[in-house]
Amino acid sequence: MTRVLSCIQPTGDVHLGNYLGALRNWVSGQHSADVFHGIVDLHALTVTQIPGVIGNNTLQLAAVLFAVGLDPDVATVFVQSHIPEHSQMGWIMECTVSFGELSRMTQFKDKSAKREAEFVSAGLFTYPALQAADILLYDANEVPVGDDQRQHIEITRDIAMRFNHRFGETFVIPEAVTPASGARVMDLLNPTSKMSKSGADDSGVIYLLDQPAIIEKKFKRAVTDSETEVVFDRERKPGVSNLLEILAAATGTNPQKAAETYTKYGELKSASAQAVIAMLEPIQLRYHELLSDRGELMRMLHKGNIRAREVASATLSRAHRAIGLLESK
Ligand code: ATP
Ligand code: LTN
Repeated sequence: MTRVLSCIQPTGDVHLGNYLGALRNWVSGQHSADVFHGIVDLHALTVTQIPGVIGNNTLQLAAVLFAVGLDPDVATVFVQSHIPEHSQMGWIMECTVSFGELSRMTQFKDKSAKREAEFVSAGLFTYPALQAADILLYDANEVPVGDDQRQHIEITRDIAMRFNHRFGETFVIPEAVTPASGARVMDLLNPTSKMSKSGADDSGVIYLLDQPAIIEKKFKRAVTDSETEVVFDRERKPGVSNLLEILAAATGTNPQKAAETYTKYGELKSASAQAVIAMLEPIQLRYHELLSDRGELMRMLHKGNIRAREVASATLSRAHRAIGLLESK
């Protein structure tokens, strides 16, 4: 069975783009492959952390993952820092990748430039090595990621091939896959940039846990354009097209079809808001239920951690043996 792995960082609140572009596909994919999903809290340490915040974010993100429909009896949902093999394998990856290769990573160049006078950790630089460890530890065949992560999957493949060449066949070579049905959700106020939790202004971002009244307000303020025609055309009408894409994704149709139903922007905005509210309602209910029973939530995570650790520790031992490190017993 194909092994699929994808991870998400516990930074910021989960938004509609994360859900429609990634999480929803994780849920629909859980029965057709052996899926592993990590909450990568160690990755989040690459940018400065406020003491005590990350653990809470991790628990809340776990509640979101189960609330959207990942089933702990089917999918392996784990917390990266609970599996020590990630850090251990991360070091081996750092010693298999070169300084030059890491220097060419666009995410590092962008993120370090954005931080300007702020602290730029060495972890931000070696981030792709830890990501390679995440992937290779689980013998993942496929890694569903957005375009921004393709370079990190490429470098993971290079690391795996170099290691296998040096020390003998050890790692499965993974492939990046783009989910076929993944919607690309744009910021409601700035429809030419993607909805993102790290932008300066989040009033065009719909969060998964937003109350209905807030969602209505955000959609009402959504940027459209000066014409009045409802058509799907991303180039000419990015705002209207984004609303159509969201509405279509929330109601299980396609944006062109959705465009035929509406003639006025106002109607389209309120239909999109209502569709999103209806889609999120059961998720929000389940989320609050899950968070109200911390013990049960921890048990659900523990199940994933145990299965993840089994696989990860076997792969780490294999890598140690391949290198020829002295065994401890
Ligand atoms: P940041 O704003 O810090 O870059 P993000 O909101 O883009 O964060 P990530 O944690 O980088 O979120 O991504 C989690 C997953 O959500 C990834 O698979 C990514 O491709 C997907 N994703 C993020 N934003 C969108 C979006 N606007 N539309 C569709 N998919 C998205
Ligand atoms: N770098 C990714 C998160 C991430 C990841 C992974 C994704 C860390 N480890 C392993 C896929 C597989 C991001 O910023 N979205």
